[in-house]
Amino acid sequence: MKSIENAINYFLSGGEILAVEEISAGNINSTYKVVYSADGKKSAYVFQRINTYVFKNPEQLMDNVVRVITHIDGKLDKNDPDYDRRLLRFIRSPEGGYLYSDNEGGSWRAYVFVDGVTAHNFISDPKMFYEAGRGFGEFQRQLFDFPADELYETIPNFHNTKSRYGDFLAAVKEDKAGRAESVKAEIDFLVERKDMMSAIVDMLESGELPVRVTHNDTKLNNVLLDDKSGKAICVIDLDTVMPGSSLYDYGDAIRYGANTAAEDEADLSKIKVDMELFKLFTKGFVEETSSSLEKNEIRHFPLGAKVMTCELVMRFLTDYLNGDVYFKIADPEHNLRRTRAQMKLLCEIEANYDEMMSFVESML
Ligand code: GN1
Ligand code: MG
Repeated sequence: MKSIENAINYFLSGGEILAVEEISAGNINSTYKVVYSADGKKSAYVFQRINTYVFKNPEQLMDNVVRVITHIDGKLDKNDPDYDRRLLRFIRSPEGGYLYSDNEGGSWRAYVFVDGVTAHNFISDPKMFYEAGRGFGEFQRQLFDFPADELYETIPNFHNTKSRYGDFLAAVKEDKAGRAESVKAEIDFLVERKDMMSAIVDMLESGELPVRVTHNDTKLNNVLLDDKSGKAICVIDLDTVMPGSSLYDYGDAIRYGANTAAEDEADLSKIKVDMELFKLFTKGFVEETSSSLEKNEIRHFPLGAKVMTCELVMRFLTDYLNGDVYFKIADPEHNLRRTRAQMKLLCEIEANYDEMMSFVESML
């Protein structure tokens, strides 16, 4: 608790901390809601300790985030009553920086808590997923003219499924946690899908798909929805904004949101693809991006859902083999449960693939 207090006192001064509450969503960083009172006024903030095992260079990361936010800010309507809530507003320390380093090697940042919105983990009303599609689609459109070469690669080869496949094979070979023998079926599942791992990467390399600036982590809970109107207000978690493919953003959102069960559901019979949700998200995303993206890109969207799901099978299994060093886990079998749930989901996506392709084609 000490280091968060130090972080708060670094960014805010002259007042009093009223409450600190951990927000447990997110598999990487540690996040807290902080209520602070100064000059007779209560304000809420989000403080986040960046996971420096995952993000090796927090300075470069914040540099990216601030550039992206500034770019989007330039596109927002300043007269919109929601203007303040449409972007994360990061706090600068009195010295002007966006980061505080604690003495345990942690890096902290803070932004103004966005009021009246929710980061949903589950869909309670199908309309929510249409809005998520619009929100992430708008984000893609806002960054359409952002100079990709100005961004640092915060995690090198993040969605390079070809190189991740190599990392996975190396993890099987090293077998650091002595678990390879027990997950033979899961390993075979991936080896059978080796070709899928290079599908998007090859098209980016050959120029068949254009490189875009993308969010790269478009889980449902990374778009804040207004509690009253239900509208998408603000896209959050900009740590992995990097050059990539629009298929990644579209695909990862479908992977998480069109699943009828949780990402780590143990009861595999609950895991299906909800085609109504698939269509709603697609509609929202395509409505926002049809003027900026190429038809040939949109046409391939369902491939994004397939490859991103396969990527997560591979990443969860790799982490299990490495002894759970990357993702936060709730128990020792958590990464294996995630692996199996994503395998089942991938089979469901494969079974619905033709219908997905025809639906997307009908939107062109
Ligand atoms: C991580 O922490 P969170 O939930 O935003 C991960 C994503 C995965 C996701 C799976 C930087 O995201 O890539 O898709 O878990 N983020 C990073 O739940 O690796
Ligand atoms: Mg994230």
